[in-house]
Amino acid sequence: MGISRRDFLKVGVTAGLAAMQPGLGALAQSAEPKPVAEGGKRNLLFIMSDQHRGDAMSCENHPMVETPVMDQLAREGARFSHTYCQSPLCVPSRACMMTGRYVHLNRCYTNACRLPEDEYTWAEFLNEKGYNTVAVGKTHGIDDGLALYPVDKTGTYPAGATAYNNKKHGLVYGTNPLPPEEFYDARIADGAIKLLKELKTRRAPWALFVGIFSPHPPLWPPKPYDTMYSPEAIELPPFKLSDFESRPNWQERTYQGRFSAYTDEDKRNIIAKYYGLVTYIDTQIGRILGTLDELGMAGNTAVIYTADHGDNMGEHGLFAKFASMYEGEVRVPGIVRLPGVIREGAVVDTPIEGIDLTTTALRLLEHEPPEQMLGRDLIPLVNGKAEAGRPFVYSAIARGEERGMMLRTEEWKLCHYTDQAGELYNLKKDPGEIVNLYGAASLRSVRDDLTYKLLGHMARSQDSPHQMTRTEPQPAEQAGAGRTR
Ligand SMILES: [Ca+2]
Repeated sequence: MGISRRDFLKVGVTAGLAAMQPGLGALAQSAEPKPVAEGGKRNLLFIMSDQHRGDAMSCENHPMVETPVMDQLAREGARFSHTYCQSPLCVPSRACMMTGRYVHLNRCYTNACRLPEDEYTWAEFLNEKGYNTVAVGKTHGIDDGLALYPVDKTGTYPAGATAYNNKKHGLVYGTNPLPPEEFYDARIADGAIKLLKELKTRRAPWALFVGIFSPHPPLWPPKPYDTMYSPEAIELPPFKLSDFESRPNWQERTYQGRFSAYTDEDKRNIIAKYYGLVTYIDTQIGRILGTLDELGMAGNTAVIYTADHGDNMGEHGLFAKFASMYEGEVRVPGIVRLPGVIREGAVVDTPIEGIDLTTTALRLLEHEPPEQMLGRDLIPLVNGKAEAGRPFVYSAIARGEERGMMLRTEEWKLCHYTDQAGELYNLKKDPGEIVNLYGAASLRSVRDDLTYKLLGHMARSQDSPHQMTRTEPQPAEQAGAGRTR
């Protein structure tokens, strides 16, 4: 086995970057000189945070959270109010947004997965077109085609701080002793700012992926973000243990394993600290966007802001992700800005998928996306062509041998699971997804119609519930559908 094209790219550029720390000269020295990209005059700044649920922004009329930077970005571009990740789990979702393809096609269901060698990412595509393709921050190992600028996380959380701990829950949240400018996300923003300054000197256009870590737990925001939102002001979502009786049983298993020891005080603190981290990353993203502006690159740089998945934030007794297909988990921020191309202040309520952002990113750079990318171009939707929207969005999850599949229209959400209770919610009448209508006799035709749509979508995209057991990347010769380059 020789060194693959992908390995070569990674070794060449990343080693160079590391060697030239703390400056970025190595980016220039190590990367092969780039020809001017094919027709490319625009850049791409793709910002992805981790675990930021779609409604936790003030531009989404959230009752508490303040996100002035995200709000401004949305005012200057388009906000997709119903953006759905392809899977409510980190690596599968990130892999989909990198390839523009579904979880089962990527054959990447778990956080242990890496993209199979034969999958092709937007970054590899742009790199081949002559772009400088760089990443900074959290990529979760899904950075094929990107030269990764390393950021040191060491010491950004107190010893013992943990993401989930059912018994010693006090360490899940607290006040970070570091000043805000030394916390992890500030270090990531520092890296992004350095990279932007370096990329400004390049002849070729660039694509920069910024992986913001928060508001992923541990929930230890630095001051003053730690007390910005009062736990006393948090109204806990309604929940009682008996709610689990009509739900897929992995929800209760997750609750018992991770969250059952949380007191109401814990829950209020967890939510308040989460909101504090959202405002904190808003500030850090503001620093990055401010630099883009100062460097005179905002006018020809497409900016995308999204997250890999959301967080239940106590709804249905659950926190974090990987437990359900509820809106808190699967709905993420979706903001796109490109002056002169994306209509300012546009708000699109039609549900879209994460992979649509991938396709749209390439379109905004004036490229025809490779045909295996399955996302939709959102630019017509922004311009009022409602028929360009999807009739429904699809998301999927795998937990060991168990598999879940979600279909969501503007009105309904249907979820099927292997060997577990199904779910049906009327999102217009019951946006909190409290009443599971799956077994309602009067809604049988609705349920069946949605089921046919779900099965049809799975068949067309060559998905199957049996693919749930494929938790490791498959050999290239067994690769999934539609692979061409
Ligand atoms: Ca994540």
